[in-house]
Amino acid sequence: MSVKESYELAKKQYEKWGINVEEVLKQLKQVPISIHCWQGDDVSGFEVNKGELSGGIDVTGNYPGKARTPDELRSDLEKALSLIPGKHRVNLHAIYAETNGEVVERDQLEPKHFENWVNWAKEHGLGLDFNPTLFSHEKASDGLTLSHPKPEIREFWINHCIASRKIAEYFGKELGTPTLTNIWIPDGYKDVPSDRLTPRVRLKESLDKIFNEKIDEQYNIDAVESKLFGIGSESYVVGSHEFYLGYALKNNKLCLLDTGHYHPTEMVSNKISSMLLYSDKLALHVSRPVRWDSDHVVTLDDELKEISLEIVRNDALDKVMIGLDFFDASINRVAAWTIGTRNMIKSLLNAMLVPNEHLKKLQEEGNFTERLALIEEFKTYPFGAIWDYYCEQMGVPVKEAWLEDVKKYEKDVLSQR
Ligand code: RNT
Ligand code: ZN
Repeated sequence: MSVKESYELAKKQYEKWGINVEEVLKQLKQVPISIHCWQGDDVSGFEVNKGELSGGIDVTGNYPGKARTPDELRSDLEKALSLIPGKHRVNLHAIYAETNGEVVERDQLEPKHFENWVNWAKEHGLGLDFNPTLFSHEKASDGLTLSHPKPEIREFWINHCIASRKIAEYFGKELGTPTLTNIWIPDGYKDVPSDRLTPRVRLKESLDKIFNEKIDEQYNIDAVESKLFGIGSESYVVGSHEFYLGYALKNNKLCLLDTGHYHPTEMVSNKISSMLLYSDKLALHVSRPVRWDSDHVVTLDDELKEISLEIVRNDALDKVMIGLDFFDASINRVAAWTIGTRNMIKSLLNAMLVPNEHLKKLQEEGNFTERLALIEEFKTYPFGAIWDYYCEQMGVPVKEAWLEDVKKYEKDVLSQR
């Protein structure tokens, strides 16, 4: 049976429940996923005087073929994008600047250092998102940046964040789609602090200075990302969830929720509806924590499906900015992007192919038997047939066929590095 024939049969089953599958696919096409560039080179970046990865995050594995230059990284991204249905965005970090072999301090970075990325994004019809890099740097070597006790260290990072927002503004202007600039800092303490407040007061002041520089939201949208703990900041993180939730609400900034940044049984899916009651928008770093914030490649697991259900059934596709954040160096990196991003899109499709309105009604009526029965039965509806057809329609490989492309790319390109 052809992909189309399977699709037609599957479609009929969804139509019985009033789900307009063609509409669903049209809608799915419109949802951009912000794909993080840093999976391609293990969060290394291209700084001339680049240091070791720091900030309490870690990449493990030594799979061959990691991108060593901006051109290699872009070529790898192009390969992955050719295997992922839809039009998406690429998320950059400040350490991906191109400075022509010159040492440019992070507080001195300018739009011109990202010209190649912008030209490339234009050529491929991609939006860009951005992040200042407040780790892997001598001025972050004691694990403190925007909350550092020394004013000169804070000043440096404040200026880096302002420079980054201007670079993001340039992306937004050039590409005609606003850039999401996300600030994440590693600041925290290994051991129990004797003062939790003072570093937070300093972080708040630093953020105020950064955002004092007004940038039109047409070009740049600011987000702040919280965390629970990191390696070396096990006991205390300055930018905790409550810290940033409060800051974002009061200052009209976006909260960015990373799915690896909470207690192991605390779910981001359960936060979305609450947060959207008080904020127009929020941002996500979809990741997969395994026992800790390990940044494993996103799989189609229950929590991913639940996150997408929350976005879809609450009509929040244009309110939740979906970005990915994982880095696995133990497998082919192009495959890692492809697997994780395809899974994100699959979970959205899955959520759109559920009779959400009917299920809501059952809950309102207190009919929990039928609610559970239908949720469970829909798990084995022929969602895969719709996904395959979507891939075929979008001109990307169907099912695992993409793996052949990656293997060929590994043989011809990655293994030559
Ligand atoms: C770290 C944060 C942060 C980084 C990237 C590289 O715990 O999740 O988002 O992963 O900025
Ligand atoms: Zn993150």
